[in-house]
Amino acid sequence: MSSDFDPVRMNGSSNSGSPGGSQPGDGDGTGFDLATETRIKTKKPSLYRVLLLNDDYTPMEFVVFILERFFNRSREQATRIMLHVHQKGVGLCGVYTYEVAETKVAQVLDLARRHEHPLQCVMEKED
Ligand code: TYC
Repeated sequence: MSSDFDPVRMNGSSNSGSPGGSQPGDGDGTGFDLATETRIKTKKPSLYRVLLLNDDYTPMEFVVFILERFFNRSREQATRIMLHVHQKGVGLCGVYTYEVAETKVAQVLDLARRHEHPLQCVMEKED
């Protein structure tokens, strides 16, 4: 499996009819590599789960608000996730790229701190 975009192999066939046959790296079918050819390599970004942790003090309504505000959840989804965290100890808010996850964790912790709630939010890399 490769999702690399490889313009070197983009001329459609392994034999373009060029003199001497097509060579690996024969991007323009002339039989010669161009010094200007660029291999464009893309990689899927790693993803990170953002998790909320239960505690005994943060009001349920505050947690629901956090989920609506920062994780774009409906009132119903937010309530379900909050109750899951309340009952199981931990629950998934969403899955994001590194910097988005990092920002969401910081937003949650900042708002919780400003309201003097001990709510904890962490991120962990997906396998
Ligand atoms: N356990 C809290 C209470 O009973 C509610 C709560 C839910 C707190 C989820 C944190 O991530 C949390 N008020």
